[in-house]
Amino acid sequence: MTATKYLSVIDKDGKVAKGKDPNLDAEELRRLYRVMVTTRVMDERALVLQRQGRIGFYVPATGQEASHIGSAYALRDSDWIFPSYRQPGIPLLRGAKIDHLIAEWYGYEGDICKGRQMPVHYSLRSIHFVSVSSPIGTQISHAAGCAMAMRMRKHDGVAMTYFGDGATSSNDFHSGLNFAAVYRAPVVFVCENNHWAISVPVSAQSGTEEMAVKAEAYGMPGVRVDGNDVLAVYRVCKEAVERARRGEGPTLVETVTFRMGPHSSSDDPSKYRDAATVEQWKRRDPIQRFQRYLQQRRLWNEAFEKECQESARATINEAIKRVEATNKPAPRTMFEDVYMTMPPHLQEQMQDLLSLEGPAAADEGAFPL
Ligand SMILES: Cc1ncc(C[n+]2csc(CCOP(=O)(O)OP(=O)(O)O)c2C)c(N)n1
Ligand SMILES: [Mg+2]
Repeated sequence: MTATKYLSVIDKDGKVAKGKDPNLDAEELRRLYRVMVTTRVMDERALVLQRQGRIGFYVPATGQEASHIGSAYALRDSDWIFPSYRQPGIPLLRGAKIDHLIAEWYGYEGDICKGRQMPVHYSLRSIHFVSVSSPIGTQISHAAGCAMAMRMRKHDGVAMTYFGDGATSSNDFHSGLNFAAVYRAPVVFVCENNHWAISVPVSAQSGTEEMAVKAEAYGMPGVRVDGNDVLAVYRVCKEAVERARRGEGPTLVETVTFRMGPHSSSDDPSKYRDAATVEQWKRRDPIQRFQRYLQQRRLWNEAFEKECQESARATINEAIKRVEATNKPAPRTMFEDVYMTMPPHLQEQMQDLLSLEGPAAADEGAFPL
């Protein structure tokens, strides 16, 4: 665990550092808490569904809720998000339809991408949430490009992109930050330093202990913040977003956090990291920390907690039921959407497939084996 300094607002007892509270009102604070809890519950439910064989794969963000929800809260809804796979709370924060998210895990017909993406790789244009990049780092240069375009068009939007400590080794990290700084593009780079890139520790990934210091070489501010403190993340990102919107260029924000669970449903972290470190970080759980703050402000009690937990579970469980009652996309949809008019060779392939399966199978929407 790193010993270097970063901004915190809420201490371990829920008390706020003097003059640091961003002064969000009661309704906003409770909403943030509710989204964080719902994100946690969604991750728990999804991992169970994966173990039951009901979905194929999942990527949890447990322990990193403050980092992505606090930062995204600093944006306007019209600003653009270029996510990695580890910000599942942002669609909830921006009011995405829960059925769209869950249909995406299953790849069922309610999935906007019709099962063509990996689970948790949402693509939610209506909430300005750009399709999740699975290749590490590519979203960084996409965000820089989007921000450059907004600046050229004199649009006052901001792009925010998310990536991990491991992604700082990618070519896109260099080209994205370099272009953004040179063109003073309105973009905020959020590096979620959770200390691991699957089984590779950050010490084997980066020559610097801190990610934020890399900003200096590109000519932009680099800020290090306690990533398990939702108010600190919000405060730092709000400043970075305002700076970008004023035309003063990009900022690199490093949120120092920890992935409390596995990298994905395919990973067993006990193989490469020690249980004592995980326990240490569990004591810094971002949800519990925020809960203590709310309690100090008399905005949290057991009844509120019960209601938050129960409504999150009910929302998710009811959506799972609805989605499971739907079908997989029909096989013919594999051939659609690429061309406005389907070319003859695809029509032929589609006919071949449909004749193998028979018209009944096509109507039911079953996948070929
Ligand atoms: C270009 C590329 N190389 C390798 C992978 C395999 N891979 C998936 S996630 C991951 C680790 C990424 O770590 P980090 O950037 O720290 O993000 P985190 O998963 O910790 O949020 C790797 C190497 C990939 N998806 N893309
Ligand atoms: Mg990482």
